[in-house]
Amino acid sequence: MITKYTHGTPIDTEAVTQSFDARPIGEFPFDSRFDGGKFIFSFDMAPRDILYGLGEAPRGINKRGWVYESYCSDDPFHTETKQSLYAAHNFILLSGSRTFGIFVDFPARVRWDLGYTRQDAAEITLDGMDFDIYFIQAATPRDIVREFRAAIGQSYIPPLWAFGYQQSRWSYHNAEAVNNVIAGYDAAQIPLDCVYLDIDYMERFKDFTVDEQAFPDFSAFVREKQAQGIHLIPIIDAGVKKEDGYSVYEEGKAKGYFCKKADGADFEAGVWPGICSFPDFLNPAVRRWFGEKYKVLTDMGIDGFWNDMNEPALFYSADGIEKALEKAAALKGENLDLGKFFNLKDTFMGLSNAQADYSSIYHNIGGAQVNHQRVHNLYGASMTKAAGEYFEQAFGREKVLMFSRASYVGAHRAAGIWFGDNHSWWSHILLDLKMLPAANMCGFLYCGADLGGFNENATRDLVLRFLALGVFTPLMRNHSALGTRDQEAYRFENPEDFRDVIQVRYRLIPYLYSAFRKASEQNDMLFRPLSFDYPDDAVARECETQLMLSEECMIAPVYEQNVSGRAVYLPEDMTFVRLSGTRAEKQPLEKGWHYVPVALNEVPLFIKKGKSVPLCQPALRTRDLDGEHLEMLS
Ligand code: MIG
Repeated sequence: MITKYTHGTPIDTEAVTQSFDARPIGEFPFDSRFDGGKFIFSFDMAPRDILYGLGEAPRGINKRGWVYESYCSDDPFHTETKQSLYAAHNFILLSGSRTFGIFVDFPARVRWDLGYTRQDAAEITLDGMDFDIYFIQAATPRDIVREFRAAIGQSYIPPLWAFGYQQSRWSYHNAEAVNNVIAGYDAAQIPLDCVYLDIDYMERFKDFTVDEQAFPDFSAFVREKQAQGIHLIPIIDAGVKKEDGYSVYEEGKAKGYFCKKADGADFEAGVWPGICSFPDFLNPAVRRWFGEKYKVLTDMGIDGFWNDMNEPALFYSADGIEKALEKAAALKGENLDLGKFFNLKDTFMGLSNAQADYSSIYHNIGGAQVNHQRVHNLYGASMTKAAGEYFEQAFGREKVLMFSRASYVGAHRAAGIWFGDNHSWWSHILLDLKMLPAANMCGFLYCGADLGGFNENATRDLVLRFLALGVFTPLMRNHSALGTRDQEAYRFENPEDFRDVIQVRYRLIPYLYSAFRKASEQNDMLFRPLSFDYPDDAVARECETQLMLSEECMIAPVYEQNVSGRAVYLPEDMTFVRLSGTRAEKQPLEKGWHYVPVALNEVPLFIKKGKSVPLCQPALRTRDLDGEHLEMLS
């Protein structure tokens, strides 16, 4: 049962698609108060209560014991003491002494003190007075998720080939670089379906352009790759370069489609291309206009995109850099003492993603001028809906791959997400794992982290272990940052080990794809915490390193270096399978703790008693998979 409570005049976020009668906030079943323009509510937690949710966020599956903030942020250091990442997924679920879910449908900042100030209490603060809050009751956590998911509408389903293995890097600069990647994979006989184009494919970072020197006949190149069974996936950034003669900029400017400042002038900030304007995606006319721009690339045969920098990320605002440069100029020739030096340094460091800049942006919502801070968390989601809605209307459902960095609930109907700029750190294997069920709760099924890690240098064993988790994530993409060590699977010694791991993915695609479809159609989770399935098992309840996958399986990746296996907890008897290439070595294991050996070229999988998982023969492309002749593994 879902009860909706409303206060003030909420902005329509389009998160919820079912309609509910609104009740006054006075009836809200929690301690609550208005204080200084904010709404604050709280509840006590018993020692055994678990809090799930918040989607793409730092820390554990159990979110207790930290303070989080829903505020879409471009932060490339996903350390455990962060409060925000790129998304705002305002759904939490309490399980234990009571069972309930809460969705805060409010697109400004929300602070979630979940046992940080007081261990036994949660206090949630909305930075504003106009909101909807949904209180969700059902018998089990999974039922609560299903009710919530039914209310927010069916999750995006990508084309089947988007379940293939994908290779990215910032950047494959030209056609030759792309060809080398494909040739490298093919020579090593490692399956591959997609190669990504990061910002350098564009002409000086201008959206919907292609650098003609790097890709002399892009359209022919795209089709040539398609004939090889490879999809090229270009990036699109939120900022539109300010440049006379650049049609996207000129049109947007002429139509008044960019975000404004209080005085009505366009808000301008520096991102990759230098000074940019920012389409006002909160305005439906702008969404239609921007969505149709993708046609430039779909006309050339492109059928997949990733939307980046849409928190929006701002390196500096035009006003901000002006002031900072003036300050620096005034200090010229001076003897900079400690205070002056650090002040100057902080001035420049503070230019990026500055609160003062976000506060200076205005949107046009139904003719009203609305400050950006009131709708910050809708910006990237709206950009992505612009694209997704265009694709659906132009090509039908399930035709175009689309995923975004920033998101809010509602964008899950139009696209998937990736978890942004992680690091080549061992701890980030588990961070990926922990975000999966949380993202699923909030509707995001097509998701995954940069496998091998984005920032800094990866090691061979890290990439292999990361991939062995990625075998199960709907988005299975290896991506790494500019200037880092080459991370493509074929670059390392003994590439056959990588082939063994990635082939397992292809063998599982019929299973994973149908499990994914089922989760989308039934508003269910693909990945669940063990506690959802074994609520009375004390060990399962606290498990943070294993997940249930659909109805049949449990996964438990290796997440430490220099180990030849891991400890795993079986909440019931299961078959432990070591998958590697076309090999599947089975071992029945009883309920309880086990240490299982897992070699670097193996993918560990646990199949529940009485269940089986279909496997097909591997192929180098998803289009060559034979879904008819399946072998049942149990
Ligand atoms: O400021 O386009 O998260 O995947 O490679 C960095 C370059 C901008 C951030 C994305 C990352 C991408 C990178 N982008």
